[in-house]
Amino acid sequence: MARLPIKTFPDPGLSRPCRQVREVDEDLKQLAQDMLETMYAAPGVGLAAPQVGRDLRLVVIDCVPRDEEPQPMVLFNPRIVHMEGQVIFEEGCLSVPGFTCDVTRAERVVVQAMDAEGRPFTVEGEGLMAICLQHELDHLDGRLFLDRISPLKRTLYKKRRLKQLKRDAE
Ligand code: K1U
Ligand code: ZN
Repeated sequence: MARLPIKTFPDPGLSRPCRQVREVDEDLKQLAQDMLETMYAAPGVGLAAPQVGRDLRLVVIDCVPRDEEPQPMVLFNPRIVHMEGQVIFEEGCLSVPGFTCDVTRAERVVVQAMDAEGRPFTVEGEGLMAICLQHELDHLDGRLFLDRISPLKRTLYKKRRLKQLKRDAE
């Protein structure tokens, strides 16, 4: 297993839609395991392939509290087939350092995907799991939670981030 570097805003790969996985081969199984290691180390509750520089519809998730038995989940080609209700949650993102903001999402979702071995399965999410699934699936469409907040807050963050990157480069 290996920890992978996490891409951060404004990396262009975070803004592009990802391509479907054709076949879950050994390389992709290894990538999923590396992403899980990277997510646990970050630490985070989810991670999407574009965050590690891969243009693929693959996400990993584990929303179980860290003092409980881990429940890693791998989703290839995930798609939301049902959503209901509405909830507001203060989100962050490993690719958007130093910023959190309230985001409105569906309260419950049903997602179909292929698991770590390429077998189809369905997962129903509510609470943090529902939010995490939507946040990660957004990554696969080239969308960050910044795209779901007010234009004013988004602009303020982008300005601050670009200033910080410029300072770091000096
Ligand atoms: O995609 C990512 O950058 C990971 C991100 C996913 C996320 C899930 C739910 C809400 C917001 C963002 C994170 O893992 S954020 C950090 C985190 O560990 C966490 C977030 C919410 C509750 C508990 C932990
Ligand atoms: Zn994210």
